[in-house]
Amino acid sequence: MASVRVDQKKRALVRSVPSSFTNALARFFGQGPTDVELARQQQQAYIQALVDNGIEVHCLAADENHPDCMFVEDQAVVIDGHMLLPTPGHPSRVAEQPPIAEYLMEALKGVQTCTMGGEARMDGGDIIRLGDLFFVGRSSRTNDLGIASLRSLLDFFGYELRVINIPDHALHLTSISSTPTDSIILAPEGYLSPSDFGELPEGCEIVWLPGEEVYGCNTIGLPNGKVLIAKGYPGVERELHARGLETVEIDMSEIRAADGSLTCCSIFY
Ligand code: CIR
Repeated sequence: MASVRVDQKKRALVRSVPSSFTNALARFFGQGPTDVELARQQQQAYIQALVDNGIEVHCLAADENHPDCMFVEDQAVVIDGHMLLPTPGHPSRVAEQPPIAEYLMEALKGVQTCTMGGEARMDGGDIIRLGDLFFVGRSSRTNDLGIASLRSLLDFFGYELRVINIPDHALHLTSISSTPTDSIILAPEGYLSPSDFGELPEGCEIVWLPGEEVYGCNTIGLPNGKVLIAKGYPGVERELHARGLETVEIDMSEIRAADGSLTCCSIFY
């Protein structure tokens, strides 16, 4: 989950891959998954990598009625112990939320929870966090009313929120960008530009990757300093190694086929 600072990542929630996964939405990176078993193996390797690097992982049962249910990031936004339950931007994904919300409310006893009303829409996958600076994508899934709800929560904390227009050829902000540390943003040429992010706090930088490595720009930075990256993106690996970061590679091919990236598959809380 991209709304949690790297040092706050201790526990992660994931959800099993349903047998209906072959019906998952796919418009951007993939043509749709075809091999549910392979997706399950890849998810298992992902969970193992989190556990091996000190994260406690809880896995919710799959929901066969919701082919996209493994992409939990979109369903809940946890910020400093508070939780925003967005109304997801695609109608087919709205009813994935209740078991996730129920689990997190129990796990985060006493958590203050906000919901969205009216026409507000947002996928958690449109949020990235660089230390205490937040970016949100205005996308086919996240509208201005959804952004206003997020802004109310961030105002409460005194955190700044900057809005980035997501190009038509991308799904979410996290589909094309991430913060592997609290001072680095990875971003692809041809999708985003420096002015989208604005001036960054001192000591922070944007690392630009060629457009072909757009999928690789989604990474998960962990508190032990290691970074989970998708297999097959040598530029991303090189740039992170050049900054002294150790990487752990995960084969995401079948999850990518459903437009899912590394961060989409978990909620840190
Ligand atoms: C969808 O289109 O909603 C799913 N197939 C993929 C969701 C990926 N989630 C994310 O980028 N946070």
